[in-house]
Amino acid sequence: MMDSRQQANESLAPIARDTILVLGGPSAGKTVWIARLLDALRTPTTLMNGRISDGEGWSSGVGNSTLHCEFADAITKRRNESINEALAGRQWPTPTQDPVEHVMDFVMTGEGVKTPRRRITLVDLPGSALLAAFAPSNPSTLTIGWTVGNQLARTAAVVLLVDPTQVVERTRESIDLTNATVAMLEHLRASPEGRSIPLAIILSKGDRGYKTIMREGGVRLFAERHLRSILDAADSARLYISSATRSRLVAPGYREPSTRRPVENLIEPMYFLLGTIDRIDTIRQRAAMVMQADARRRGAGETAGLAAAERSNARARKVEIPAYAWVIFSAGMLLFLLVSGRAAIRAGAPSNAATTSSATPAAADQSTNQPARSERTP
Ligand SMILES: Nc1nc2c(ncn2[C@@H]2O[C@H](COP(=O)(O)OP(=O)(O)OP(=O)(O)O)[C@@H](O)[C@H]2O)c(=O)[nH]1
Ligand SMILES: [Mg+2]
Repeated sequence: MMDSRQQANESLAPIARDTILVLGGPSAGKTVWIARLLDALRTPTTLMNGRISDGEGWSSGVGNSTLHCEFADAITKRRNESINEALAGRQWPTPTQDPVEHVMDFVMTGEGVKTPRRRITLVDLPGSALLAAFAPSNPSTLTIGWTVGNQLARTAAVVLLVDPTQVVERTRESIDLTNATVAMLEHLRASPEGRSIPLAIILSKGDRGYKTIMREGGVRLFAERHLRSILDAADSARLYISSATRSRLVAPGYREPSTRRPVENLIEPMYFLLGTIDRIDTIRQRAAMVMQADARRRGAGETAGLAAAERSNARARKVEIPAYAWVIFSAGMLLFLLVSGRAAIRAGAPSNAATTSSATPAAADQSTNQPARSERTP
C-alpha cells in the first residue's frame, strides 16, 4: 500500500513524454516517410554533427554519433515490413484511416547522450484527422476530432510534413490545410510544456519539390514565402527537405515509387529530435528530483512538527491527570463526609467516622471533629 507521501511524490513525477507525432495534411507523405525512416534505421547510421556523409565533404562511417532503431513489437515490425515491401513492389500505401502507433527502440550514441536507448512511439496520424480537428470551417469538431489532444501530454516531439507542391498551388484545400496546421500548432504551443516540444518541419517528396524549392532560393526562403503563418505559429522549428522515395511517371498523372536510392534527410531530423528529447528529458528529471526532495523535506518537517505537538500534548495530559484526580478525590471526600455525617446524625453516634479515621492522624482529627460539625448541621 502506498502512503500519502509516496503518492504525493509520484504525482510530482513528470508524465513520460515518449511519443513523436507525425502530422500533416492528407497525402503529405507521412506513412511513406515513417516506413522509409524506420527501414533505413535498421542498420546503424553514422552522423557527424548531426549530418550524414554525402560522400563529398567527408567519408561515410566517420562521425561522432550513431543512430539506429529496433522494432519493439512484432506488429510494428510486420506492418513496417509490409509497407516497405509494397513500396519496393511499386505500390503506395493506402490513405491512413486511424492513428497508427509504431513502437520503436531508438539507440543513439554520441557525446552527452544521457539515455542511449529510448522507447518512442511514432504516431502516424491520418491527414483527415488534422483537418477534422482544426479546419476553421468546422471548429465544433475540435475536441472530438483532435485525437492528438489526449496524446498531447505524452508528446515528446512533433514532425510536421508539408508537401511543397501543394502549398504553392494556393487552392481552397491548401489554404484550409494551412489554416488547420496553424491552429494545430497554436494548440500545441499553448499546451502545458508545449513551448519546449521540439518540432521538425519537413518539406516532403523532395525528389519532386527540390527544383521548385531551389528556384526560390532554398528551403528557408521557400518556407518564408509560402509557410509564413506556419513558421510564426511554430515559434521555433527546424526545417528540412526530405526525400523518402523517388518516383517515376508511368502514366499521365500517375507516379510509382522507386526505393532503389537511399533516403535523404529523414534520419537527420529524427537525430535532431531524439537529441533534443534526451536533453529536455534530463532537465525534466532533474526538476522532478528537486521537487520530490523538496516535498520529502516538507513532509519530514510536518512529521517533526506532529511529533513535537504530540509530545507537548502528552505533557499537558500529564498535568491534567493529577488535576482531575484531585477534583475527583476532593468531590469524593466531600460526598463521603456528607454521607457519613448524615449517617452519624441519624445513628446519633460518631462510630463510622472512627473506623475510617484510624487511617491517618489528620483524618482521625478531621473525623473526630466531624460529629461536632455534624451536630451543628441542622
Ligand atoms: N514523389 C514522391 N511521392 C511521394 C513520396 N511520399 C509519398 N508520395 C506520394 O504521396 C502519396 C501519399 O503518401 P502517404 O505517405 O500515404 O501520405 P500520408 O500523409 O500518409 O496521407 P494520409 O494517410 O492520407 O494522411 C503517395 O501515394 C505518393 O503518391 C515521396 O517521397 N516522393
Ligand atoms: Mg498515411
